[in-house]
Amino acid sequence: MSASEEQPKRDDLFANPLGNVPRFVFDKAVVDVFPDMIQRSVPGYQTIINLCGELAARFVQPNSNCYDLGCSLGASSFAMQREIAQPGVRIIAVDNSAAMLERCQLLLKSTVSDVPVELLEADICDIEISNASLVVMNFTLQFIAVEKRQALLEKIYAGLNPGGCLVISEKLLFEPEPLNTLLSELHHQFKRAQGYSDLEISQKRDSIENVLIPETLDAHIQRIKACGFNSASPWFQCFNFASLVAVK
Ligand code: GEK
Repeated sequence: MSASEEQPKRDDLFANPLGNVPRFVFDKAVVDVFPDMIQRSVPGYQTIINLCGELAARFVQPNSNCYDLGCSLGASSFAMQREIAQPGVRIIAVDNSAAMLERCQLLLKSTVSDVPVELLEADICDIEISNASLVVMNFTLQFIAVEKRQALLEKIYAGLNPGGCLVISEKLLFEPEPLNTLLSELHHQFKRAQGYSDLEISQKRDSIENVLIPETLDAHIQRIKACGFNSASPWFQCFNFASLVAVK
């Protein structure tokens, strides 16, 4: 059975009491359950992935590059690949988890397309971005140290062609604190409705604390503008998750 035909395994990584909850890492255990984990944890995930395809149809320029930064198993890349009709385009899918890229490579083998997807194992802060017409960063910036985020966005802006598009999807922080608590609780309610227990929700939260650093929507928009984009806007939000689009 090929990787793409396998039934995604149910995420039960935090189902049993773990004592000292380990710091979250993107290892083989996470890879095995990743499609189920992200679908049941991120409200609107599939809508956001689908939009990447629609933006690819709209923004991708002939003979240009598309980037999927923090590609995991390549969901955004495959959505873009399906919709790109322009000639001479390649998708560069970057992740620093070898386990993710190994599985992504297997999934890639079962896609049929004229648009090549090149997998790159690297830190997205270290790669070169050039001749880009679409850069997608779905739920990855939140894992980059806050002090490195500005330089990363400046690099993306510099590497985008005029008319090129940037998509950033993130978990958000809200101010003041009671509003943040409300939106976190609504998210936890969403997770409960997806079948996660209170123990799973609280252990996952402990594991990801200080690994995923959310910022406010304002902080994201101000940074995107400070990097040179004239405007940026959320096109999607559900609870404390949003996706923003900015055009150069
Ligand atoms: C999707 N976009 O399915 N450099 C490269 N990759 C990194 C870095 C870094 N510095 N830090 C984290 N990653 C995907 C989902 S998941 C989101 C993205 C989540 C990678 C990390 O290895 C993981 O694969 C991905 O970013 C984040 O739409 O699990 O919440």
